[in-house]
Amino acid sequence: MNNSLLSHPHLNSQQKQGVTHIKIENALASCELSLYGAHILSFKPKHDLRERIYMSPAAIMDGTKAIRGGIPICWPWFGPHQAPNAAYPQHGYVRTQTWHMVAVSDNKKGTQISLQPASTKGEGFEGHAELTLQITVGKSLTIKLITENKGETAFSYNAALHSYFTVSHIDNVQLAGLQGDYLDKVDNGIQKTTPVPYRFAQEVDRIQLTPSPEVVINDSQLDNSQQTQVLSQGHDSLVIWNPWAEKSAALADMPDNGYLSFCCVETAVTQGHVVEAGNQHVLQQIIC
Ligand code: TA6
Repeated sequence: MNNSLLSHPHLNSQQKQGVTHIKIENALASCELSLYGAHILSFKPKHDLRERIYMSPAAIMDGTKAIRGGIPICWPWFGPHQAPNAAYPQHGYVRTQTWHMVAVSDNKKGTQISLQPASTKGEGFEGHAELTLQITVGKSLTIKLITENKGETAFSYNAALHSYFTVSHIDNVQLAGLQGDYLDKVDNGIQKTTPVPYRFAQEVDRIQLTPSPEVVINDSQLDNSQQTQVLSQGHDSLVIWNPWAEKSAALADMPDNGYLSFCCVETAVTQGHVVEAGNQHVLQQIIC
């Protein structure tokens, strides 16, 4: 990494358990990320000082396992690979790579940093891609995952910005903005109609097939003006996940009752997006 980037006045770097963490702080917000996976761990806008991101207190942070909580980057596939093979990890292979910063700058929206993984090549993906995560830390957090085809033939990929959002208690949560049908991953992938109201009372693992541009995580403990908004672009689906009690207890890197404190609203490409040679595709999530 170009170390002079770290001397930017709004950046601070720290080693934690052998992994570099970057803190970005400006007049508008603070944000922390681990270079392991370019994994965002925290985002707090200064206008309300409210943490938006859930991090599992039991997450493994030493770079030996994907981080539980925060915003994992799933690429170039989402979930299990289509061709079951132990060599193809769930959610792709960039969330377990060390990334490096390639640019940092300030603009009127905030501080922008760009990161790239050590490599975009891996078993299970034939494309010749360049991958860049561009994060703008301002009043809101803008995350752009830019996939550029540097090869001579088209490729198809899937991806997700797998954001874990902190909530006061899962019983207090109601999602707004989702519509159409979803594939129910806890019921053999059966296609079902989106419920109204959208609440959590059991394990939820759904691929919402209508790419709504805005989802609001309504938490009854917050005023209407304070609710977390999730704005998405470039996606073909939104994935909604909460593991509920049994799965939460089965996850070694999550407390047994961890499921009570978060829900995932993921901006995703799950149906395969074709990127022609020389073109790029941007998957974007904005957290307000
Ligand atoms: O996005 C939902 C999901 O694909 C679930 O099926 C669930 O397993 C979750 O991601 C977490 O995956 P991970 O590999 O991080 O344990």
